[in-house]
Amino acid sequence: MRTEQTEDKPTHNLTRRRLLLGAAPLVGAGIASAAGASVQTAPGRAAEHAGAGKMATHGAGGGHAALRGREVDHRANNFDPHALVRDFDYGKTRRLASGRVLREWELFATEQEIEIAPGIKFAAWSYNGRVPGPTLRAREGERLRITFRNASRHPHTIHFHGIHPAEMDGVPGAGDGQIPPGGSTVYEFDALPAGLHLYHCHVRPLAEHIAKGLYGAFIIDPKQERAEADELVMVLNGFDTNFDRANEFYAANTIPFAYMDRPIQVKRNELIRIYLVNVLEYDLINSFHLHGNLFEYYPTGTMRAPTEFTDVITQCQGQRGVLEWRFPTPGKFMFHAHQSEFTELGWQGFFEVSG
Ligand SMILES: [Cu+2]
Repeated sequence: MRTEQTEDKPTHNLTRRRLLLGAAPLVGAGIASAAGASVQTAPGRAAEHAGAGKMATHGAGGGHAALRGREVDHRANNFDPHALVRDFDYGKTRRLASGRVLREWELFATEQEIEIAPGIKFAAWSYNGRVPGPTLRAREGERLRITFRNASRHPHTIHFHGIHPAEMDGVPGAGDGQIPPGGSTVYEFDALPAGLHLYHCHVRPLAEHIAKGLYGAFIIDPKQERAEADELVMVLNGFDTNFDRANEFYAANTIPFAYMDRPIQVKRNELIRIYLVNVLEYDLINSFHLHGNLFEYYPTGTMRAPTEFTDVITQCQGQRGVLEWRFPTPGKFMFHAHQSEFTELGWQGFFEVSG
């Protein structure tokens, strides 16, 4: 009687701070889904719907601890962070009469419900059916052509970071501007400069269009190749599941705790290179912290000399950089945001070093 108020509690009272305090039932209080059709507000119904009846809904110790050890349906999502972390999309190439390489991709925007944590659905907008979108990878100086089709019910664009003509900038008011539902356009420009960039939708309200999932990493390899390495991509993101413009979930590559439950496998003494991009919306900064080791950091990946040798780097939204290091000893080493709130709400993982 005295505590059973959950039925009538407005969902916007379920903030991430209450989650962190362990004061709020996780699944039962209405954050179970951001999809209008399946928003759950009653604890019993939510648990039933999500198949989460057996789950401890009170995050013991705060955060989403109760979600640990359970996996989302990666097949239904159409992407798996364990595959995505080493998945680079080189598109299709052909040589132009000039001898130059033309590299082409086809991207489409769509709407899809993704399971971001066991039983917790989010009505995402995505490029090519995944969040983050494909990691586009080209070489410095090539000609790039991206055909974009909008297969969703809202106008979208692709805005690339890098050097390109104004009409290829993918913003309303320049070039083809925003692409209406069913519409398409072609973005074409040179792959410049070498470095780690990103792309995202640039239609207003901008925060929503990005936070829904329309973003991805964009790598331009330098003409003079980087050293051979075990290469990984991590797009740091979060999800506002109750529309209060604050995130309830944080991750590297969308699924909270994915690399805690199944660590990223790496080899002792092998050079590891992470392409790290922060697209987190609603929070001013994000960070990456490595345990038991330090890494060299190349901001934006544009210079060949590292600017730091550290174990924590901080990125504002849109910032990105390349990390390099080797593990001299085997074992399990954590990596996570050094904002503890983000860590507890999902942005943490393990490297498992073998050999
Ligand atoms: Cu958009």
